[in-house]
Amino acid sequence: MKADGGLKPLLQILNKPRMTAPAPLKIGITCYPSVGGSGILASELGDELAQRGHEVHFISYEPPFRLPVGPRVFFHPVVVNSYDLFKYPDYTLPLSVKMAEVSRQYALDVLHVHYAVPHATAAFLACAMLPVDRRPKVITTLHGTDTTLLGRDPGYGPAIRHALEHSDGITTVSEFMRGETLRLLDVKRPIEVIPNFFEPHPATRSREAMRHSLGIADGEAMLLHLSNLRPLKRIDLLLDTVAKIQPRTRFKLVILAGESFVPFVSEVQRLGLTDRIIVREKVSDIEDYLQAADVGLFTSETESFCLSILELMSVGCPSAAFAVGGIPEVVTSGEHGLLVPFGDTTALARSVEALLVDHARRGSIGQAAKDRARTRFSAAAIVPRYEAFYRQV
Ligand code: GMT
Repeated sequence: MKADGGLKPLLQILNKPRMTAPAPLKIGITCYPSVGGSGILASELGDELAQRGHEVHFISYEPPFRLPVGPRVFFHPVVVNSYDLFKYPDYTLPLSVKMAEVSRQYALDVLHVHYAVPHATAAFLACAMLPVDRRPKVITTLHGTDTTLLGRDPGYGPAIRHALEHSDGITTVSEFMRGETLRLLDVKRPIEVIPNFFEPHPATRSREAMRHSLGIADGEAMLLHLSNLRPLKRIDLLLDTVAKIQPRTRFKLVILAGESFVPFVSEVQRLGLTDRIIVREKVSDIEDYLQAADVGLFTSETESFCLSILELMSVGCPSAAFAVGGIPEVVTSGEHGLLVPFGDTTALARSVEALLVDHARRGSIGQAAKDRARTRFSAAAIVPRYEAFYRQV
């Protein structure tokens, strides 16, 4: 063998331009910190981004409900003072000042705001306060009611449209939401659909211990509903459905309530459901409940995505729900859960009964749901799409 025959390929390799990993980004995240899908998604995204080497700065009035702990994660509180001269305290201006301050101090590359009102407007103002060369790119993620409810409101719609037109990038969580945003807000910008993701943390208690602590008897099934109980969650229809599930002795419904359940107690009593419903408010260790559940039950009149259904899918628990909004993008009825037309509480009750009676079907739908959660809606599938979008913007 000639001496240079072996060296040539080596020299070619050495002379090749090196493929360097892109530098980590400095990302500001603003979200609602209270219990709610957008806040949970934003917190989990921040956590995943920090684990991938990026620096993440949360900017909000409180630490997010599930604020990640670990290196490269920072929290910057927005202080809102109340002055007698104002009837309504203002959050948008102090938020924008804090966004500008953090952007300047940490040289943020991206300000990623979750839920347009007022976060996207505050980001627009923050950028206006900064020199052109110090402005981060603003990415707005629309989560639901910022379009479907507030987008229709003449007091908000034009401000939301303005903030979206001035964002450097817009994402939303389902095709349904993209369609609604184009229809209601007439935004002339591309909207990228990046679905929600969920990574279950390990449960801290066993399924048996959880069910025992909740008072679920042997042979009883556990239905689970998680939501903030806002009007569009249609808790009236949830209770109506539960009242129709037969036999009553076969199950209990656990409600993980993001807000007080007190307004619904009289209806629970009127329907004679007091011994069938167990309520826990503002729970943070949701995985303990997810893995203890047999069937999820949801009755929203609209959902851009319904993160709660995905949370249950991720542990192999199928849900029954109305086929509204973006839910059919998450669940194919009959494959990963059961969906019925909106408002048909009788059909919904029959769907729950079908899942309770047929253990084999429940198991196979649950497994298909889990597989879909892992392949389509896991952090590994979704977070790189956000990273790519940041870099593209
Ligand atoms: O109303 C809620 O459920 C809260 C809202 C939010 O901003 O947290 O949830 C929206 O965002 C979630 C995360 O993307 C979605 O899973 C929910 O479907 C969506 N809610 C509605 O569209 C009503």
